[in-house]
Amino acid sequence: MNNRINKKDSKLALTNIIVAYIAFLIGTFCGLLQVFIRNKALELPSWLDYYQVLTAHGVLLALVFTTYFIFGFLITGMSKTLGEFGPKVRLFSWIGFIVMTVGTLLAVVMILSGEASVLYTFYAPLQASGWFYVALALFVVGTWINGFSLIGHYIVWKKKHKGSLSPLFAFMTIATIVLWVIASLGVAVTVLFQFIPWAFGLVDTINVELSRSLFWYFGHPLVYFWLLPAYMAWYVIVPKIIGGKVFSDSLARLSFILFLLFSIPVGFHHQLQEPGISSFWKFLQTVLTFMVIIPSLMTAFSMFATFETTGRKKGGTGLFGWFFKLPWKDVRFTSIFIAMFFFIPGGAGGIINASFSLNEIIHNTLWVVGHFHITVGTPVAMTFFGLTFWLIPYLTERKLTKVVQKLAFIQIITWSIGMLLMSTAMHILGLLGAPRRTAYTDYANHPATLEWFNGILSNHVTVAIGGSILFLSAMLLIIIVLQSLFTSPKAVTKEDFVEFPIAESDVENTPKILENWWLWIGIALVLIVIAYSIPLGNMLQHHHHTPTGSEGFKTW
Ligand code: HAS
Ligand code: CU
Repeated sequence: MNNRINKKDSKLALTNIIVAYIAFLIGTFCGLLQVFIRNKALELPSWLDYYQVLTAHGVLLALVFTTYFIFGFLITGMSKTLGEFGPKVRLFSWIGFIVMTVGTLLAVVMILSGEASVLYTFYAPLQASGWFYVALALFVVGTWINGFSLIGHYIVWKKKHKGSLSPLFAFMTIATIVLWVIASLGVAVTVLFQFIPWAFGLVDTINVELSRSLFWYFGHPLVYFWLLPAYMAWYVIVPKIIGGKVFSDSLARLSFILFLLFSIPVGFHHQLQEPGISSFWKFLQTVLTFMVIIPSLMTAFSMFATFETTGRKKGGTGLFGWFFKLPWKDVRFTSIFIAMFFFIPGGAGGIINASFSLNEIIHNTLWVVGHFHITVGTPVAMTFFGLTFWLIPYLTERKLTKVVQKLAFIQIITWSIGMLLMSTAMHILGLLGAPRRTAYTDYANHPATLEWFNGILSNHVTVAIGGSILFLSAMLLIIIVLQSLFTSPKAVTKEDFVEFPIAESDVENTPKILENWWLWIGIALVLIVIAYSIPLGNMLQHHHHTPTGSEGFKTW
């Protein structure tokens, strides 16, 4: 079948996806434990601690599941659109995979042994074992090797096709990797130069404010590292599934370039409540945050345009007739549509968070936890589920059976219901003052607050019910994954084979300048320097005048 990718590339991609789902299995189980602990329905055994479970949940789902899945998806798509990997590229990808996996295993061991209950943001002065930070460093270096191998593959293609623009999928892959590499430099610096010396006792104290700022320099673009591969599916794959074309190749590329420019110099919107950063710099980064909303609005526009034009082409009439012409019975589409739908409130919540004064109300409350469950937890995660349904059969050359399709529908619907209950309750509880990152609070025992926390949706029981439905849905997904990996019948006839859907894109009309990487990387760096050099410089200097910093704390 010429629709297939090279078998060795398949194996590489599949291995990444399998690790992703192992992390998903353990991570979602930790999530289940959490909602019950918060609800006080569950007491953990003495060797297990709430913060330990929360760290495992965050690290395994937000970092490990996403990153491995993303690489599995990008590897497949790059092999599909640019042709099979050369031996060097493939070797590098495997090395990257191994380095990432050594880091992951070491991190998991440190978390499980109770040496690293510092949550996925690992804020100083909470101090984990030094090996936890070594694990993080290995993980990041692994992603670099993996990322550079994809860039290498792209360069080889470019040399063979001098003067022509790369296919949209490849372009977007490179934008995503470049974004990731620039962003993760921040976390690499804080881990190598601050956390590791401090956790191993080479220095006594750590500059807390600097470490958090370097973390968020990385932490915000991190969310776009999750989002962009989902957007790739929205821009490139969904139009093909519904029988349409990419709305505009240049718009799609421009939106990715805008992400590259504006997603990094905005980390302070996670630190609006922190002292030590003057309001001018917070304000500047808030303005830049509003700039990075634009490419998402462009994406929303582009999706609506694709849906409407395709629906009309299929005979939909009137204002909304096109809507009913969309292939609702195709789970590859419906899953991703629901994912998009969740991003409307998810994105709106983000705009609220980024609004300087509103941030004061929601910061450090459960609202934020609600926010990220309807951004990374549904728009991104459910897009990945929607890809998984056909991507694994594509790679294993098995059928996408009717049974799996039915299960998939139940899976996405239960995920939606669970997430709707849980995240709505989290948002409301947050507005009422329920804190995040804490196992329990006595607020609820205070007569004045007792009533607030007993509403139908403002209730920790609702969170727990939502969480339980989510867990069941996650187990269903694991069953789907296992079937597609091992038990679904092998594809034999031409119709059995699952396709990798890639939509046609009007690349002829795209200005060449959009693929001028050095230009965009240059502008991105200038923006970073403007937004960060003075405030980070201040943090270094002030630290110098009061050379105490903070010693480490192990609060668990
Ligand atoms: Fe966020 C906190 C601001 C997007 C994830 N965010 C977090 C945290 C996470 C996270 C994990 O400014 C917590 C970190 C922690 O542990 O402390 N966020 C934003 C803004 C956006 C945003 C402005 N966040 C995301 C995405 C995430 C994510 C994406 C993961 C993937 N976020 C914040 C701020 C905080 C924050 C503050 C700090 C809060 C605090 O104080 O701690 C924007 O990028 C959002 C733009 C998006 C839109 C939506 C466009 C809609 C689309 C869908 C179209 C739908 C269609 C279907 C076509 C404007 C594209 C239509 C169908 C129909 C039938 C209608
Ligand atoms: Cu952010």
